[in-house]
Amino acid sequence: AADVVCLGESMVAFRPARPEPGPLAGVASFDRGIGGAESNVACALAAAGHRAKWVSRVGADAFGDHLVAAIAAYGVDVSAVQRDAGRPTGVYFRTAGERGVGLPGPSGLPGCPGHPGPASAPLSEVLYYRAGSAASAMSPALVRRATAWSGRVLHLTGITAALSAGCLALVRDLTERRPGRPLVSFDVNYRVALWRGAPAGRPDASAGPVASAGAGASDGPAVLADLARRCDLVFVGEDEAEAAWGVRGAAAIRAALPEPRVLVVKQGAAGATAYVRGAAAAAAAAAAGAGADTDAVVYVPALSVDVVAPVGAGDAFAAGFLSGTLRGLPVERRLRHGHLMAAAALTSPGDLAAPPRRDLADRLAALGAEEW
Ligand code: KDG
Repeated sequence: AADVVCLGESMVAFRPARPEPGPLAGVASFDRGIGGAESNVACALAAAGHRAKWVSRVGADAFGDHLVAAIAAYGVDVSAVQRDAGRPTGVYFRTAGERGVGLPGPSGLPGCPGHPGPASAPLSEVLYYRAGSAASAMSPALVRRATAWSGRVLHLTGITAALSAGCLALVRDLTERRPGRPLVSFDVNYRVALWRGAPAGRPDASAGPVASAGAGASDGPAVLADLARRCDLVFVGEDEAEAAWGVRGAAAIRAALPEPRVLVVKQGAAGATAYVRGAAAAAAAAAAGAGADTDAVVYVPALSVDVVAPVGAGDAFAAGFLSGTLRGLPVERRLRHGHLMAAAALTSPGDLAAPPRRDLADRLAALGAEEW
């Protein structure tokens, strides 16, 4: 069985062949890579030695062949990926974001496709060609719960919820608290460009049951908050929480999202804070004279790196944190593994980077606070 099942759309990703900054309209040639928040997490986890399975749907076309082969080459189990003879594989084009400027940190948000980011941050310009894609046809009827729930952890993101009514229904179905549900990890991944297209609100005859009619562009933030509340481990960027929900600062985000047992707030280039509820946290809180439902709060600063391209750093961070979670590491080390994997992604031009070797990452994660 898999350690982690990652479910979501992947696309063939085209980024400028030359790293010079500039608008997408001026890019003459592109390098091909693979993108997709959930398969990025699966690939990073597999490269770090975990059993990762990717569940998705691609077209019965050459790009589908490429995606499946490229993701399998990372060691990811692709046996549950469906081929759709009637719909294409999604594709997207992006600029790199400005080389060496901006402070995207582990959330990667300023450069993340579709995210507005702070006004001063360099945006990665993005064009998606994914409406009506094979993956957007996913639904509870097409993706069996038994498959999605077959690992120790199911990792989902808010991107899937924005793809179609069927995809939203699927995410709702898989996050329902029922017997047999594994730990569900959810990266909010608020992609404004996708919600603006309002696919979730469009009636989609092929998409199967629609859990809630009428979700559209303006409902994106509410849908994402509702989904996050149903999950056990949630990742969200401070800037993305502000853009989506108008909530500012890690403590306020936790106050607004108290349900997940673990909430990780990514604070750009500064670091990340984990809020953890549970037996150990309760014992520590009781010893300190606080209420039993008080969180343990752990902050770890990010590594300082020269950013080449921020896209994919949030996925790498989630993979590092999940890797530490699967190995039962203390929360501080989970965060450090997140930062280490994010640093690898930040310094690579593609959406995906090879993570640091585990023995090296373990040694770095074990450094004293002043050496980190
Ligand atoms: O997090 C990186 C992803 O955003 C990128 O690989 C493409 O999944 C993607 C998306 O939907 O934007």
